[in-house]
Amino acid sequence: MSKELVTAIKNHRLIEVTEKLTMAIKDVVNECEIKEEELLKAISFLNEVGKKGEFHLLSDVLGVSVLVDNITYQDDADADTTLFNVEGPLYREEAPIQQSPGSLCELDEPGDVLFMQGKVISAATGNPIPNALLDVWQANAIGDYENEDENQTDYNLRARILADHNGYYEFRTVVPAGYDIGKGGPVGELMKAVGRHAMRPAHIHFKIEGESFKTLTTQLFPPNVPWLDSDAIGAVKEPLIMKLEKVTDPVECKKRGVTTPFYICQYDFRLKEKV
Ligand code: MBD
Ligand code: FE
Repeated sequence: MSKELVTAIKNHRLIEVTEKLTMAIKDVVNECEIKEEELLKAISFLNEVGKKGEFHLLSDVLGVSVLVDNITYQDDADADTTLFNVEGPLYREEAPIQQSPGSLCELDEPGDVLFMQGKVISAATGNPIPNALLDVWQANAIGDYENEDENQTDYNLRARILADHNGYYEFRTVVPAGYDIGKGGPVGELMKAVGRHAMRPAHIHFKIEGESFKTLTTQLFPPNVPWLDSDAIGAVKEPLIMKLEKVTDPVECKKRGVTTPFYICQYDFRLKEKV
């Protein structure tokens, strides 16, 4: 076999995708009759995106991240499993491990207190998944993630919660706010220039592992919050919208050790067994 043929076989996927991408780009250039000045602007934009490390964000706002996530994980999803969702660029490994009931933050964290509780179960049988591990991360009550905010401590609002032997988990946190993915960078500038906002609705990220189950990465959304119908990255899926119960009864507050009304969200996660 010739050297060229070996390369073509080995890289057939890369070759196919490169060819298709080339055709798609040329189609746009032809259709829009792109001029040299515009191409140079596009090139500086992409250089800027690279310099600021925003290619992940660009993929997000183009809707490519959600599409690729759907293609990648569609076979893991059926009617019984909890819907998956994109991990996003703000995950950090090695969050502190806590036995349930845990807390993503200190007791004086600003915001509306939220208790999340439920079970991690097998989608097929409904049986609990003992000692499932829920890796959870979120923005604070004004929409900032800890690693992008000098006012928060390391790993604030991030934890790995270890469910009990009945697959039951519980943790305390605060209701997050929406997140601005723009923040003055080139992707945010592009959004502004084309008349789109760069906001994500409030959400809580989960990555859930159980022995002999496929890892489920997803996000839950508080109900009735801004941008729920216009997520800048198009990631909202209706079954992932939480139901929040507001608790004002002073006796209940005392039981939970809080001095203000709080919210409870009951959510069971249904995972797919590995084959
Ligand atoms: C986020 O917080 C996020 O979750 C995703 C998917 C993309 C950008 C910012
Ligand atoms: Fe996020």
